[in-house]
Amino acid sequence: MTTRVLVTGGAGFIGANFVLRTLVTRPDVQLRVLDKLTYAANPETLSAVADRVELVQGDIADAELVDRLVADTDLVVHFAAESHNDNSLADPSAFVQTNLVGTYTLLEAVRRHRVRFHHISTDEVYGDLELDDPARFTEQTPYNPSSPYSSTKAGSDLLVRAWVRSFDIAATISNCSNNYGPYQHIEKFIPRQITNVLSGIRPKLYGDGRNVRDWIHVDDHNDAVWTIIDHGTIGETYLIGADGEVDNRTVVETILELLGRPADAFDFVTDRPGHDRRYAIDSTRLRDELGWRPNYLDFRAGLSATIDWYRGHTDWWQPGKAAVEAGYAATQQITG
Ligand code: NAD
Ligand code: TDX
Repeated sequence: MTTRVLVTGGAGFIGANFVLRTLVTRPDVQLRVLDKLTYAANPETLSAVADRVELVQGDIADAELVDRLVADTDLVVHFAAESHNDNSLADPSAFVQTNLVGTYTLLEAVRRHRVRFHHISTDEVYGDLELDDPARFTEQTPYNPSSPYSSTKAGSDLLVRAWVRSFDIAATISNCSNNYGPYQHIEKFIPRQITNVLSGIRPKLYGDGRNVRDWIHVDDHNDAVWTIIDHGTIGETYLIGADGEVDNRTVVETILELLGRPADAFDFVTDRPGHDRRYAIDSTRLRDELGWRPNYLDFRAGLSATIDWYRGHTDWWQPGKAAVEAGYAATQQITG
């Protein structure tokens, strides 16, 4: 039987990878994307599959549209969000509207039509860890978000939990660490630095460059999402991570080396206000209870493949490059 899946945010980085991968791995699934096509979306990403995926341009906070689409689906996979911390510090309003009001709007439709819901969230809801702390985040870690972005994601998670408990909706939640891979917007750290080097611009490291992120390939994230949809317990939260802790300076040095540049050909710039020091995920629950395992175990090899992708897809990213760098230059000074 065909499963009708509504993918919110399916023209963005992780959502589009989810759509493209699902078309290959799940021939029984019929996909429809609801996406506002904000600056973060690139409709080009889905152009090659336009005959197989319906793209509805619209806002997840549009109650009438959302009700109509949810009434006609079996499962909602909710990726849509304002997703960039730096933007949330410059102007939080769209983050409150989309991440909180948008998620609320979806939950009300799911409640009315009794549709299965999977909510995509982030490890940033747990705040940060010290560099030398042996602890990692687990499903029991208390919420302690730092930025307007992460606090609105935390709020959206809590809305989902409340709708499960109060209204008995069939929902699961996943909180994943930092994703990398093809089709990621060039405002984000890894694609920004790759496309900087490819454009003859020196990579830019915030603060002292020692902040740690726990990298996971986007395909491993999306495989975990399907594992949770298929086998997860309703009402539960699962952390997704691939033991990929690397500090930012090492990431930049590796990109420079893979592109044949000197490892010190980067600049330090003004730090991000409230910059989280370290994220680290303990994904034992997902592995032990649901049997998920990551396939990308070699970060350097995954990064190298990602560099190749950006090198081979200049048409996809080059038109927006100058504007992204001009935006950063307006707020960030070189410090070293
Ligand atoms: P992205 O910014 O690349 O894509 C977001 C998509 O949502 C875009 O296509 C955008 O047009 C769409 N969108 C934004 N507002 C909308 C609205 N009001 N209505 C409909 N569509 C709207 O983000 P991403 O990196 O792909 O992240 C996807 C999800 O995964 C987010 O919920 C994010 O919090 C979560 N997440 C991301 C990461 C990461 O490393 N990128 C890690 C963990 C969790
Ligand atoms: O130019 C840069 N230089 C730099 O040093 C940029 C853009 C970032 N950084 C640093 C800040 C972070 O320590 O790199 C790290 C990663 O930055 P981002 O790509 O902005 O990601 P982060 O803030 O960690 O959040 C990401 O992972 C969790 C996603 O954007 C979120 O949507 C997700 O929830």
